[in-house]
Amino acid sequence: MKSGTLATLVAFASCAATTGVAFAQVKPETLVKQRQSAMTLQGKYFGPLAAMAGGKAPYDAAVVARNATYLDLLGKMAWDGFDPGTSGEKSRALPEIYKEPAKFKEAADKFQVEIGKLVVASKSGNESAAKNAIGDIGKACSACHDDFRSK
Ligand code: ASC
Repeated sequence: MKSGTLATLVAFASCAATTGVAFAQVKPETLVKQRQSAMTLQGKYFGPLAAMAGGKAPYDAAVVARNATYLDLLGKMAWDGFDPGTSGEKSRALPEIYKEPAKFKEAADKFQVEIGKLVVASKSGNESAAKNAIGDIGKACSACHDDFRSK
């Protein structure tokens, strides 16, 4: 083995050890923190788009296109954090997530589909389609929060 390869493996192993990846079960409190972090970033990158779609901020096509690509990835990150093993942790996640997993998945999938529409609209520079997609993403956020997040 070349020393560069070994160094890479050692670096990867120590990184994985601190994040819990692949080597052991991720702790429930870590999963909660991770899924909340994904949601926090979704809020960060969705907020300005909601303001534009609602006419509260000027439309900025470059920001919409960038944030759409961020949301496309962020929107996939939270879900594996909703493990039944986290149900004893303090969070606003409702037990319905684990009682109605198909319904929860449907809500998550809906969110991803709406983000996909925004990605397409923003790439083609279609402002009105992008604004509609932003509105639909917001509705998908709210619908899931209504059913699966405590007030
Ligand atoms: C956000 C955020 C939400 C959603 C929701 C959309 O930026 O943090 O929970 O958008 O308000 O209706």
